[in-house]
Amino acid sequence: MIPVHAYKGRRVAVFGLGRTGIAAAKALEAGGAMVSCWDDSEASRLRAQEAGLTLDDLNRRDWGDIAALVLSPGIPLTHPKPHRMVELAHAVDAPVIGDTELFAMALAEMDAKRRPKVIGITGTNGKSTTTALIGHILKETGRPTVVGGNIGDAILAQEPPKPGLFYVLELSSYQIDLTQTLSCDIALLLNISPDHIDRHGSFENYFAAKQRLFEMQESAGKAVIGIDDAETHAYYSRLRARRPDEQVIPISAGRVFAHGVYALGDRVYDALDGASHPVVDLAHAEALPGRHNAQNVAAAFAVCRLLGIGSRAISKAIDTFPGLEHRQQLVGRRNGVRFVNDSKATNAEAALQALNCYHDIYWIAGGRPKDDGLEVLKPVLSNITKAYLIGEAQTRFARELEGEVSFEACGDLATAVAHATRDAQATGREGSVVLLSPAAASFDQFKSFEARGEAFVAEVAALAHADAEKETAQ
Ligand code: UMA
Repeated sequence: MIPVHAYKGRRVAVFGLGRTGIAAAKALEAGGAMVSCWDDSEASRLRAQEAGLTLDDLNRRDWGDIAALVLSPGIPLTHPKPHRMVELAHAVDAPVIGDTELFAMALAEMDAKRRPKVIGITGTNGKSTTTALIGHILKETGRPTVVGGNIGDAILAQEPPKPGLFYVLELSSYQIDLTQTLSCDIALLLNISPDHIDRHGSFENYFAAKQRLFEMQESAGKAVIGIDDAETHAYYSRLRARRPDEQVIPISAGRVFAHGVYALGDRVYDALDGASHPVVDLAHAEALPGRHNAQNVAAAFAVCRLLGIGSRAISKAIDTFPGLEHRQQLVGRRNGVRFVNDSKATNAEAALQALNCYHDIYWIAGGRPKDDGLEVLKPVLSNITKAYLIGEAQTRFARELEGEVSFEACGDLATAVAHATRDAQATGREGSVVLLSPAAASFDQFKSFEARGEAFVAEVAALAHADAEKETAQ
């Protein structure tokens, strides 16, 4: 845990008692603050109590002694309208902050020279993968590293700052909205497209939140910007006009330039020092298929080069990246067939990305269907050799795939894995993929998409185990 001493002896309201709120309350208490915790949901309040926190109904108490409101990122700050707690805080002029701001305060307690390096990653797509990839490269090259923010455990629940440590933070626009003083040594903007408009009110507000990550940087901070969208390209040009050239690094998948890092075809090129040379062979980075990942790799490479890591070491670490759990995660290999867990793809749009990345796919799909149907998958259906349908979506998906792709109704995941494996191996073709990318929610048969992915991994592990037993018996 990271203790926060900034409110020592004062009272802080913590509203929202999910992952963020519980960690924030504990970090504040450890730093000597008095904490008033509340949540709209009774279940969350009970969980917080079980975690050792004391509740204080913020709807009923007097706010006169509240020094700040720590709000969880999922709670409306401005749109569609501010949560009542935000209005109560404004009424007593208490700042409304998030856990990332508390983290920034904890860093500020340290002598500047001893502070860990902070890498902040934002953008609309690819944030989690790029964050995990940068974390992986740092760890593989022997640097003590904490990965957090919007990914995994709340940042304040993690290892406290010490000299030499690296924090790699995925930052959502919600979190940045609640942060005022985080100065990243390197800030990365991958891309931007309309998202979370309900929470920000407009695309401009959403993009402005992302830009604040760069506005908060101190003068030595470096910026890495994906320039493949018109808006981020324009922002890159604006930053270039304001900062020295070597502090604003462009990255791209598809564009070639003289200064920066770009991906072209199967290669990532380092053009940071003027001359451009190939540094990463994407064909070796098995857990990072597709053009969207080429941008993520270029970005991770640029960040790690700016941290002073050698090209070859970065490239080697990229090859061994296992991928994010449940997102095109390579979980096994058997007689030339790869097994990929993409359980996070709970709608057709998400499944499209994975289906676009492989050929000769034995596709396991289904679960609780969403309204959007499979229409968007039309252009990639030719990559599918056969579909194995499960769960409530089985009949509907069968109707949609009729005449387009061969399929069978399997009912449950175990049957689907067994049949898909049998068929993929029967051909003896190298390079086929058994892909779980359900294009549907998991709740008909599983607690969560994570549980569904874990069940898939367990089925694949059982196949490997059966192979090993057979070998021993022979
Ligand atoms: N709550 C209220 N009143 C409300 C709304 C919520 O009391 O009007 C309470 C809920 O009852 C619940 C708590 O607030 O107890 C939930 O807070 P939260 O939604 O901020 O969730 P956390 O568990 O704190 O998780 C948050 C991030 N969630 C969101 O931003 C929505 C997690 O990102 C993040 O991993 C976690 O902090 C740790 O830092 C998830 C996410 O979906 C992955 N992020 C969005 C995304 O990636 O698109 C931004």
